[in-house]
Amino acid sequence: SNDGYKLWLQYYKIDNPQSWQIDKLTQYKVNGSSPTLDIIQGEIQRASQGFFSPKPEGSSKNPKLLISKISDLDQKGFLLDSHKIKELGPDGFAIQELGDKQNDKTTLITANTDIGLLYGTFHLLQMIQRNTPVPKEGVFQSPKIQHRVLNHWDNLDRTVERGYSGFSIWNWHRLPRHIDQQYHDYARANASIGINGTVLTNVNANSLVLTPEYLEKVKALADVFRPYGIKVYLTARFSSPIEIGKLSTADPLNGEVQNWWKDKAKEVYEYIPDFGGFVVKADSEGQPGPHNYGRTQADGANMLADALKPFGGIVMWRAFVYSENTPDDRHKQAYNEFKPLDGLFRDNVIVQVKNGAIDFQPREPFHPMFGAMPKTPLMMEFQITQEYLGHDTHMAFLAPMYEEVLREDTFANGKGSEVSKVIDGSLHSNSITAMAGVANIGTDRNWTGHHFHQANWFAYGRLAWNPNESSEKIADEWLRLTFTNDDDFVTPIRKIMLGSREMVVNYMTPLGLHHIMARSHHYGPGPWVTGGSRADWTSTYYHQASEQGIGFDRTSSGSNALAQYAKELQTNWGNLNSIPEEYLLWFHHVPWDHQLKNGDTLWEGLAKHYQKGVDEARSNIKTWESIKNKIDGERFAHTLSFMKIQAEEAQWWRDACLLYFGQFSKMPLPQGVEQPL
Ligand code: GCW
Repeated sequence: SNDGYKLWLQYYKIDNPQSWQIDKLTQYKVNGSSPTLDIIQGEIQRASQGFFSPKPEGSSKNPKLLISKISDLDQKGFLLDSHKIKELGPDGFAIQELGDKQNDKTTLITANTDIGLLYGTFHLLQMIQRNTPVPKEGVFQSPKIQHRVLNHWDNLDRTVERGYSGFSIWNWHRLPRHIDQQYHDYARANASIGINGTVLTNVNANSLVLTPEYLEKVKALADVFRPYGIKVYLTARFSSPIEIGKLSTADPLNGEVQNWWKDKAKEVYEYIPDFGGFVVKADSEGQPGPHNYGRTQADGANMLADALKPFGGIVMWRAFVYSENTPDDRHKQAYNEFKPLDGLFRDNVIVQVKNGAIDFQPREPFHPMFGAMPKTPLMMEFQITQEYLGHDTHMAFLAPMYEEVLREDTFANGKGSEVSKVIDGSLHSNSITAMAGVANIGTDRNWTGHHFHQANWFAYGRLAWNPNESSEKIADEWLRLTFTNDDDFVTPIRKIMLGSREMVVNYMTPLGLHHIMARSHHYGPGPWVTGGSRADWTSTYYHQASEQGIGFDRTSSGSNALAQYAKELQTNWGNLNSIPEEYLLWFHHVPWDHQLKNGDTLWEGLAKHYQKGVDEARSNIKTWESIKNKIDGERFAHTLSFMKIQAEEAQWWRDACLLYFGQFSKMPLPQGVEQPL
């Protein structure tokens, strides 16, 4: 079956549909005409065909659903005052019920733009599928973040860096002549959760994508995505002027180089008039950048920004910069490099910062750059693909992780300066805002490998739209849209989802441990990983285990990375008694017999966390087996087999880590923790 392919847009049959559900989708009218409005019509037809069977006849004479831009309404914005209309902005929408009698109601979806209407339509369809009527007071939504983009780490040969769901869905060979239906389905899925940008190529970039041969293909994709409100972006390899421009340098202060980029930008916009802009990884992990010429990150970013400026493009300049020879705690390097450049970036540059200072670990404290650069817009980069969280086979619902970071207080302007407010621009009044999610999408029939990893794509979109959305609501809605409204399914499985990321933290890296995965592919345990080309690509660098204790001292007696955070956090996290235990070994090196809050020694606590993760992975299997008859057999079996892998590997993690660390602690395992095999 292709249920997996349909993601959260299943449009499965609604049992005993009510007239409020049927009428809207059979008696509707869409004002005006445009490719986006055609998509809206098509989506409603698709949904009503799925929801109702046999499909009821309808008419548009007395519409029960009217979809219209505010400017196309007879009485302009007759329901909304001008203030509300302005608040909706370019992407927002309103859904309101007109008339008082239950059966005589007309639902109105309005927006300032066609794209707003598309978002409103998807919203209403999702409410109908979830049997949730439009509330009396209506629904008013507009995104808190302007650029809600996916980053594909997709190479031109269709391999995907850190991709675990098959190959890249961009079939460069067949483009531009063949347009696969999958491109439309990809765009539909993104539009249905408010994603409005896609970076097609890997940040470890290939400059060939900027040549005419590829721009033609990129244009073909951009043409598909446009009516769904999705802009295309590309990664720009910093040395492109040399590689495809035949210049001898890529120095950002060189006039020839600057002109080359200006011409290149002009050329790109001839193909794609609404091109979003460039994403750049420079001076990081072997990528070329301004450092090669003794220039700063601002010099590099500004050169590209100047080239894009006349066409309205932006530069997303990544802050994932750390030295080739690890002179200092890697945690500190991006901050040290970027903080002095605050205020020096052009107004069409936004600095793209990973959620934490190391690298997409199962848990990281928020990146200290958030809140530290009041004069520079910063965007969040989350990883949706699970490089460090068990790749395709381990279920980890990531919304709680995203939420945790977004809710952290930076104290930049005193209490209440959450990361989310840095990102949505409200804390420092930034005029440009964005969020990026490193995609987990590939050619697998269900797009994401694990069926439940579709939820992470979904959750990312929802949190980019509204960083204050709750994980619980997101999980609930995703389950209902993707599987069934049956509470006997939704309630237990929602619980599994919501606990799954903490479960992974428990069996991989509890109490603030990090980066102890196997070398380079990062799948499975590897706390013993040491040696090799650089210290900060080993595990021993991060856990520092010895007979004396374990953990990375980032206080003033150690690397003092802690000093990059606000005073309030330095006090709180710097103190062994007040630091939340989930960050303990991130910031402190502590002895094995250090006493935890519950009285256990550190060693006992560590062992119990590992065991807890294993226990949960096992009990999830039982819960899943108990809902067997609630969903289709194929997705049931697929998920079950992955859950079994996860439980086995949770045990692998526990055994490996406890055996390895036990050599140092030399302490017995506490009661309740199984002896490693
Ligand atoms: O997470 C690390 C990955 C690299 C990746 C890099 C980055 C695209 O291991 O594969 O490269 O980060 O974010 O640039």
